[in-house]
Amino acid sequence: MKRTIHSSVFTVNNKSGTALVLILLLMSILTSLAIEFAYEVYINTSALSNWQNAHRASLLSKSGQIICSRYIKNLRGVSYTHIREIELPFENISKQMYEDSSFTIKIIDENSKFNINTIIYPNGLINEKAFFSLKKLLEYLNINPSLAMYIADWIDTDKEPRLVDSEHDTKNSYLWSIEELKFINGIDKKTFETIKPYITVNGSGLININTAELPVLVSLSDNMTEALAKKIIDYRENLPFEDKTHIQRVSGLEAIGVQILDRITVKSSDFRVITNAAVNKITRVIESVIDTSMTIQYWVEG
Ligand SMILES: [Ca+2]
Repeated sequence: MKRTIHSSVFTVNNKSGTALVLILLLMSILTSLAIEFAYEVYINTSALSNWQNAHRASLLSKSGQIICSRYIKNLRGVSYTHIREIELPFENISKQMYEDSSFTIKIIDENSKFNINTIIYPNGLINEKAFFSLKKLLEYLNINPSLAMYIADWIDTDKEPRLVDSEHDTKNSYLWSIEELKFINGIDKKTFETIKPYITVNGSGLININTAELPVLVSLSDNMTEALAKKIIDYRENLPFEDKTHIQRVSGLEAIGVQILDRITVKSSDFRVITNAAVNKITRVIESVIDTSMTIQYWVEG
């Protein structure tokens, strides 16, 4: 009996202890739940905010692309184009909507560049004139011109190497993006960055003499010197070329002008569009190539 009472007391005490432990445990669980809940609310709010900012930035970037595509479509009706690059920065576009935002549109004329795909004809044969131009462009940029052999083997469908290792793991078809050049033997980051502003894989391959930069103009012909190419730039700064035959009006280019008529144009058809939108430090960049028929040739979002 004594033992029972003792046991009972013990049981009561034990029950009290158990209850206390339970309360403590419950409090502990509730506290940790409260902390976890508060943390989740914080995380969810933060994630939601980031998602909203990312979504807004993405929409802004896409809207910029749509606006640019309409601008490019309108260029179809003009008789010549003469602006190589347009950059429009906008700061804090709408303070009511976004605390901190910026938006930049950049349009670059792809016809101002050398189309690297044109060195190989669709039938697989080499286009000697274009191939020569690529070699001259590389040489002018202080890059080993033999790199043109690697590029030709990378594109052409046959497996016959121009140099010992120039057909190693080649694509054997046209480049879809200039970024693919990085996979070609001998094209390191520095070489790629050097040639990048002057090459494209889009457009007809015709070079717009109103917008092409000096290295591209020099590469147009064996007889084109740096001095003559500079004369083209001087001429167009005063008066854009309204017709490609007007290149013969540039002093010293009367004969060379005729030789390159099949390689040049005064009207561009393909444009690279880079839209960069930032909303509260979340950035979305879209890079595309759009032609004057509003066809998207290339599109990368990041
Ligand atoms: Ca090949």
